[in-house]
Amino acid sequence: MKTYILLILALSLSLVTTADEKKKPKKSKRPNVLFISVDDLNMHLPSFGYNNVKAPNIESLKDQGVLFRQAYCQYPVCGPSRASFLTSMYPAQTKIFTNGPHVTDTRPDAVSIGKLFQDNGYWVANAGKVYHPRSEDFTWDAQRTKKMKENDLVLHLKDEFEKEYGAIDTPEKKKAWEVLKKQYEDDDRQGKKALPLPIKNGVPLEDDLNAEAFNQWMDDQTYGDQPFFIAYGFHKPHVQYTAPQRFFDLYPLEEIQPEKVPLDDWNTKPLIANWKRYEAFEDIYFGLSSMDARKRYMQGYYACISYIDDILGQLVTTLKEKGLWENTIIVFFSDHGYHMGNHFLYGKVSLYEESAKSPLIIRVPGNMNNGTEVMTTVELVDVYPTITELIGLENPSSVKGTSLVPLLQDPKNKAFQKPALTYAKRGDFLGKSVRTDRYRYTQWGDDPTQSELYDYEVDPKEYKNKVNDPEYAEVLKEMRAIFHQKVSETSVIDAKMK
Ligand SMILES: [Ca+2]
Repeated sequence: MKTYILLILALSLSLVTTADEKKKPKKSKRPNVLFISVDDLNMHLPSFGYNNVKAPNIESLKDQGVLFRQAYCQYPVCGPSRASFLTSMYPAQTKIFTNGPHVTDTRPDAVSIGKLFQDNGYWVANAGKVYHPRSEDFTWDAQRTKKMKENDLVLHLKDEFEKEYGAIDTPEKKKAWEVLKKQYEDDDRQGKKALPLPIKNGVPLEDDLNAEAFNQWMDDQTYGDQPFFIAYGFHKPHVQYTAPQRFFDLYPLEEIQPEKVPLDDWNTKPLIANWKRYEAFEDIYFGLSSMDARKRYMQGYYACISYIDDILGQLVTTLKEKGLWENTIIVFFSDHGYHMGNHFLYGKVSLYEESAKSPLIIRVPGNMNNGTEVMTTVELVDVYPTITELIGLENPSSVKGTSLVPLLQDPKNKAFQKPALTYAKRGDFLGKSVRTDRYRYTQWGDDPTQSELYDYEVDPKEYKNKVNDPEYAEVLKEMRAIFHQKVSETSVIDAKMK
């Protein structure tokens, strides 16, 4: 591994000092980077014990890379999480805690990972949502983010309409359909009723069109003689739970077995930790979820996981067919996790494991540790400096994460100790949570009575808040100290502002 990084470093340095790099043979190019972020993918994957979920390509990538079992986002919502991992700054440093602001406005001095690669001679392209829309601090060399003309819901309803009334082939039917369609066109179902939507096989969705763009770039070698950095964003399994019917067929409802949440789950938890996104789900009530409804949502969510897994397989196949597999670093992770009934919660924005955790895989060609796992806690802010170290690029001063290269070189490296910090807001209350390898301490606002302590060794599902348990008094003291230190360290804005 070390040799490989040194080799990469040596190659990149040799490129810097070579006058005419176009004459260099392709194999000596700096490695390409395929930077894949998934939207709202939780740990419901075979690697994390969900063996009923069919994700063979994610599993295969894990077998060919290093899996980080305890990787945490810094804020379990798209905008703040992306602003954070794309600049390697904590939310207190990006100053972004909601979906609205752009990091280019709040921190114009920050250098996003795409810009850094472009500035260093990479061809940078984007397919799908990775950056918060219009928050780039540079212009992509190629990009595909265009929305489909008809959204997923419209496609589904058109299918249903045709089933009911036959093909839309008369002026009457056309008019009726146009009236209905208008009601749904601009409705992306965010914050409304999330509905599982099987789309008939063969209708291309956003994720298919992004894969097409990727394949086209590879076919045409649009990147030319430059190494490429491609920010590739999967839209699913974000709501709506839309996927081709064949992926729904993988999950017959009668085979889905939602985990039962203990009735007393919330007896020891502060209610401020609750997040009422479940209200957007039909037949789901806090503590009283209908099993049928849970199965339907799980079916839709899992169908979406299998759908993007299938596309991931296509991307890998393309890289292999084009002879790029051995010279492409792949990073695969989700912007945050997602509740699927755990703690009676649905969606994100909680400081529990299902929401704060991301499956992170880093595959460096030739790493002798590929196929192994890292158990210690890491953060998504660490991804940026990991990639730059692998390539041999200097980090801008705004980068606050820590390179994971020591863990790629030695997955059991005991010297790497870094608690993970995740934020989530409840109105004016800012919740902050620190996760160490064994414990989590969460505090809502400044009131220590609104706090939580979990011991994952004895309570992996975090059902018992130990904050008032005398047996945990010492642990609580230690965790509070770690908490205050981490929060204070990561609030320092030390990069020079323009
Ligand atoms: Ca998201």
